Amino acid sequence: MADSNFIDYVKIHCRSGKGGAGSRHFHRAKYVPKGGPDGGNGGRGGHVILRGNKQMWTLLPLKYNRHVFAGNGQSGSGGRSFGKDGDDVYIEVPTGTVVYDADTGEFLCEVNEDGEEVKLLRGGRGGLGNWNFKSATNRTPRYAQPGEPAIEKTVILELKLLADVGLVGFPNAGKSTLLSALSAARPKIADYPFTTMEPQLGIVSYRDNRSFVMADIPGIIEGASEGKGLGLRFLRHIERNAVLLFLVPADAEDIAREYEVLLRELEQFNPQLMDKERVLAVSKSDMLDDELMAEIEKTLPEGVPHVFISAVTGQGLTQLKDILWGAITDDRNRIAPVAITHRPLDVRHRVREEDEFIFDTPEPEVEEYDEEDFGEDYDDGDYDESWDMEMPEYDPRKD
Ligand SMILES: Nc1nc2c(ncn2[C@@H]2O[C@H](COP(=O)(O)OP(=O)(O)OP(=O)(O)O)[C@@H](O)[C@H]2O)c(=O)[nH]1
Ligand SMILES: [Mg+2]
Repeated sequence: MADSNFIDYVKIHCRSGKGGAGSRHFHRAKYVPKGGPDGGNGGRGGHVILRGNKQMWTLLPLKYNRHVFAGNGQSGSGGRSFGKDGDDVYIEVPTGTVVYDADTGEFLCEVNEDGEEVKLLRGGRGGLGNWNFKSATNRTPRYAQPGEPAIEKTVILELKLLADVGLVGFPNAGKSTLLSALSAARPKIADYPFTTMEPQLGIVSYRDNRSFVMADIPGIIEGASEGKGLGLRFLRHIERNAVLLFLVPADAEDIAREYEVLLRELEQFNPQLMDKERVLAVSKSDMLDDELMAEIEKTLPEGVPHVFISAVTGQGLTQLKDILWGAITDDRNRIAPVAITHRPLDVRHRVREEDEFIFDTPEPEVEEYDEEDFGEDYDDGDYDESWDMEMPEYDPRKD
C-alpha cells in the first residue's frame, strides 16, 4: 500500500497542560501595614480535545503530527492576579473515529458527528492562591496550592467509516464494479483479485432525491481471520453499517457455500456482525440465461433476501436499491449501528509496522575521542594527509 494515503490507524501521544501554581504573596505598600495575603490562583492547563470533521477522510494528517501537547497554565501572582489558562489543543479527526488506550487497548471514546467535541485529556486545574485561605483564625496563610499535574497518554485512533451499506465478497466478485455503477465513485476495477486495497465510499442516489452511502472494502478469502489475503482489518469499516450486501458471482461453483464462508469469516472477526441485516446479490448475472437462473435460485441459501444483478447491463439494480433502502430505513436496523460495542483492542496483536513512524530513524551516533585515547606516542606532527579516507555522507533515510 505504498501509494496509499488512506490511513485508518494511528498511534499518537498526547499531554494536557498542567495547572499553574497558586501564588503565596502578601500585599506590601508604603503606609499599609499588614497588607494581608493577596496571592492569586494559577491558570488551568490546556485540554486535549478531539473534534469531528466530516471533510476529513483519513487519519493521515495525524501521522505527521503524533505528539500533541496542550499549554500549561501560568502561575498566579500578587495583587490577586490570576495566571493565564493554558491553550487547549484541538485534534481534527474524521467522523467515525474510535479512540483506544494504547497501553491497555481499552475503548475510550468515539467521535461521530461533524463538529462534535470530545475532551480526551483534561488540563490540570490551577492551584488556589493564599488569598483564598485567609480566615478569621488564620489571617496570614503562608501556603498556596500547587497546580494539578498534566495527564499524559498514548492513544490509538481507529477510523471506522460510516456507511449505510457495506459490500462483502470474495476478491473479483464485482464489488467495485457495482459501486461504480450505482454511484459517482470510480474505484479501480480489474479482473485480478485484490484490485481494491483500501475502502471506498460512494453515495447511491435513490428515488425522490434520497440517497445512501455504500462502502466497498477489499475482498475477503477463506482464512482471512487467520491473516490470509489482506486479513480482516478492513472489516471494521462495515461494523457500523446498517446492512451488509453479500456479493457472490454467478459463475461461482457453489453460491451457498461461498456465502457461508463469508459469514463465518465475519463471525470470526466480530460476532456482532451476525445481527446485521443481510442481502445476497448474485453478481455478473448477465452471464446467465433464464434456465440457469432458475436452477441457481433453488440452491440459494434460505432466510436471506436475494437478487440477481449485473453491474454491466444494469439488470436488477433498481430492485437491489429497493431492497437495500427498505432494510436501511427499517427501524430495527437503525438501532444496530449505534448499539455496536467497540471491543477493546488486543494491543499485543496489532501489526507492528502500523505503529512505526516513517521518519523515526535514529540519530547517527557521534563518537568522541579524548586525546588520551590515542596513547602516548601519538604525535600530530607525523600525520600524513594521504591516510585520510573519503567517507560518504551519512543519510539516515538510505540506511
Ligand atoms: N460480465 C460481468 N462482469 C463483471 C460484472 N461486474 C464485474 N465484472 C468483472 O469482474 C471483474 C472484477 O470486478 P471488480 O469490481 O474489480 O471486483 P472486486 O470485487 O472489486 O474485486 P477486488 O477489488 O479484487 O476484491 C472485472 O473484470 C469486472 O469487469 C458484471 O456484472 N458482469
Ligand atoms: Mg474492488
